Amino acid sequence: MKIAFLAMSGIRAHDPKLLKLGLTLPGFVQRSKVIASLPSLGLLSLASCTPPGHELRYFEADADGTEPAEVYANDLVAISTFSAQIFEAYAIADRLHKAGVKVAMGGLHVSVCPEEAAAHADYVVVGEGERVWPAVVAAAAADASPQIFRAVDYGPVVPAELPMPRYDLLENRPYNRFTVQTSRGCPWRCDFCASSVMLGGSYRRRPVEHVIRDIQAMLALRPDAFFEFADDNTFVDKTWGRELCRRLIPLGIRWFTESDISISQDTTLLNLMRQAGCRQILIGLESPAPIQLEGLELRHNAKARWAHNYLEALRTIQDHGITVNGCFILGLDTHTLQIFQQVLEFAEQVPLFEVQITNLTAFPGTPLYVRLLAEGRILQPGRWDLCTLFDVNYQPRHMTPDQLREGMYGLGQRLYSAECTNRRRREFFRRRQLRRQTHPVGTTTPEGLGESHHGI
Ligand code: B12
Repeated sequence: MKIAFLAMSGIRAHDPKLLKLGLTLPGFVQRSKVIASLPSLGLLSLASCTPPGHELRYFEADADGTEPAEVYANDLVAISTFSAQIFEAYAIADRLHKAGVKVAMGGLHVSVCPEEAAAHADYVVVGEGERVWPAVVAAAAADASPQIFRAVDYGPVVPAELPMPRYDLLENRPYNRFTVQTSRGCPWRCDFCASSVMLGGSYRRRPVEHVIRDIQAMLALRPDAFFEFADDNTFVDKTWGRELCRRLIPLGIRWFTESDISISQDTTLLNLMRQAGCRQILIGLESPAPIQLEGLELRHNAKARWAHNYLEALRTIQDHGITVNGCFILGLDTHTLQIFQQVLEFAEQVPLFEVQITNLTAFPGTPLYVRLLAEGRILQPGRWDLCTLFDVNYQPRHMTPDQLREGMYGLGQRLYSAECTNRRRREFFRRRQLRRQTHPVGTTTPEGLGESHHGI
């Protein structure tokens, strides 16, 4: 068969005022250009698990949700989609279906709404795709009737058994960065988190040598590649993390990843991360004050506990030459109208090199969604296209939806203004300089700092 892997591209936001404003905010423009240019690791991973004997190609839908004409020349099209562009993906699936092309859909959204997806796709996959994908391909080849495949029926995905994603299918597409996975899942269970709904809260590391193998393969194709680790929480296991960094050092690459704040307690790891080329680390702080974070992480109340030490922990990380992209969620149930000013002041106080602000978003399948729906607080149920992290689709507890929107506009304008950004970054470099004077051994130059990376 001819099999096409079709990724949805670009970033999404619908709020017209935010779009208008967003396009004028330097921070946002800079970031959206960067984050819009990542290939779909999910599809490249599936491709690598396709049984031999098929012809494979990778495509991207345009940012306006239209599919390239070439996909119609295939027997099976595998579409990967998140919630925000699900309706565009369904429309593509409908068009393909009408044209007699079989469609398989998977990914975070359809994994929690499989019946909804089954109205558009022949084959719907719930969960991680690698082990179940050969069965989907076989079903399509046999012209089998539509069905929902559940990954759990095909055994757990063992990271050590994962083949190398088919990076070669990207050919010469103009990406400026590439994703590699070093681990899957996160031990914490934040009520809003959309990633853990599929991965079930387990944390699985890949063997270090496999990560190195994938990176080397990517470097053979693009020698100057910048890497983003598409992990949920990279350095949960610090011993493994140190080993990973040690093995990355000789490669001389630059990379970005996501972690929880516990890395601040391991200065050996921080030094190794810096030497291994870590340029920025994204940390979900969610809110500046512990009291605002009570109960957010459902297992151990981890975020509230950590927040007591946020300031010192963030400074420790940045003083090791790793810039932090501190992420805040606006509109938590504990937030009042003061939150916008509080975030601004906290970001300056640290000072955070990069800041990301998003609105609380109830992604389907999350405990947050279930709770807000039960409380009658989802404004337009089923409007998955509003799951962009920028649009507001729920009734906040201590403000109106409009106050949240306006608060975000105002905070965004101040936070991303050239003045505020430069002030934070100047202070970052001043602290870094100071540290290099007092800790001259093992420190490196700030070359490469100042780049902006994917945060959503
Ligand atoms: C890299 C990334 C991106 C890249 C995606 C590139 C791409 N085309 O895939 C870019 C920068 C484009 C992006 C954009 C957005 N993103 Co993003 N992104 C991520 C990130 C960091 C990693 C995703 C990843 O690569 N995972 C690794 C791969 C291997 O896993 P996977 O994709 O889930 O694939 C597996 C399974 O799902 C399944 N599978 C997937 N597709 C298919 C298809 C078939 C046919 C089958 C059988 C199986 C299958 O098999 C795969 C292997 O097991 C996650 C956070 C995270 N840690 O997961 C957020 C995340 C996925 N993003 C999110 C969001 C909200 C967005 C945006 C809406 C933001 C915005 N406002 O624009 C946009 C979406 C618009 C769009 N066009 O995609 C949310 C999605 C939640 C949800 N339910 O929708 C996440 C979880 C982050 C968060 N804050 O919650 N993102």
